[in-house]
Amino acid sequence: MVGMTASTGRRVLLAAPRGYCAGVDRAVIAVEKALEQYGAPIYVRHEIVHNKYVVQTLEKKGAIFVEQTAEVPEGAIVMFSAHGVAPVVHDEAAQGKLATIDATCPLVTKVHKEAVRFAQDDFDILLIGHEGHEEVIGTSGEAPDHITLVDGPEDVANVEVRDPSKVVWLSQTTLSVDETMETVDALKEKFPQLIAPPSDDICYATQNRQLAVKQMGADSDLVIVVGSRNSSNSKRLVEVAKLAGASEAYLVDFADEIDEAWLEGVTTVGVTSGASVPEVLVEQVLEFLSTRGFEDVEIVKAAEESITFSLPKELRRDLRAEAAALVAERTAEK
Ligand code: 10E
Ligand code: SF4
Repeated sequence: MVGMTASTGRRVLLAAPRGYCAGVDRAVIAVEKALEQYGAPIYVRHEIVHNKYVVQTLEKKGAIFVEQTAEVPEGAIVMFSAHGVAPVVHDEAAQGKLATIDATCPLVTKVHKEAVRFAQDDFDILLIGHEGHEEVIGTSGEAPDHITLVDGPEDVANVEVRDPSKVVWLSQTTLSVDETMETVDALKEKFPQLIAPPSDDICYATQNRQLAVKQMGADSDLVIVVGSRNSSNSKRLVEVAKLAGASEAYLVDFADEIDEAWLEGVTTVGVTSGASVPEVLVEQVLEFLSTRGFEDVEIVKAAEESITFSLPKELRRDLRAEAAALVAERTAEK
């Protein structure tokens, strides 16, 4: 009809907060700074954060990602990823005469310290987390004799403790808040004297991103979460979106992974991203959607974030000189 434009009603709900948390920002900048200050290569034990694009970008700048400390040559500089490492990994690096930078998020370190303290007090520690995840391996390594992993509510039936009057639960930082509470409730039923961590182990960033996706998911036909397959916090956002009422929710690393068929019959698309995801990848998704009629973008804001962390203190030292001295020490010992 002349003079009237048909409105498609298509819109995007964009979650806030989304994307980088303070621990990821610090870790990624730490690799960039290390490359600038000391020159390539900088070895990084495990992906600095679980994001394909971040890893590929840092590789191009001279970072070399390895899974084991033994893969790092003598005299090199190695950085530990934001997910944290067990004390045995620090020992391996010392034995290998490697100069190290620890990019473990301070909020992961906080959980490590809680584990050490409760183990010193001879508690049985029930660590709620996903088996095999790097952070869980690191935290468990602080007190292997005192920690039992509890991988979700269905795992509670298998849990045994030495003394039910001396049990505490701790958790991985990136879990689903609601599922963790289910696990805790089931644990409390089994061990009524179970005590809680001194402060939240699921970090502020995980909680806020889930809160936002919950609000957004309820009003979305489809939710697109930008994040990598191995990113625990990103995968949780997909689950939370579905539980909140989104008919479909998918995880994509890049905009070109979006299947056109997902958009059929869809009016409202929710968009968010995991804590390890750079904003440029979200912008590409918004661009993809905009060219398909989803131009109208509304922000769904669930929380304000202002937390930042200072860079690892090792970056203030001359680590190339320290690495050379360590090699000289080893040669003299031979
Ligand atoms: O798999 P995760 O969600 O633990 O890691 P990520 O690298 O995707 O996001 C950052 C979260 C960290 C480092 C764990 N606290
Ligand atoms: Fe730290 Fe939380 Fe980010 Fe993990 S998700 S790096 S604990 S701020």
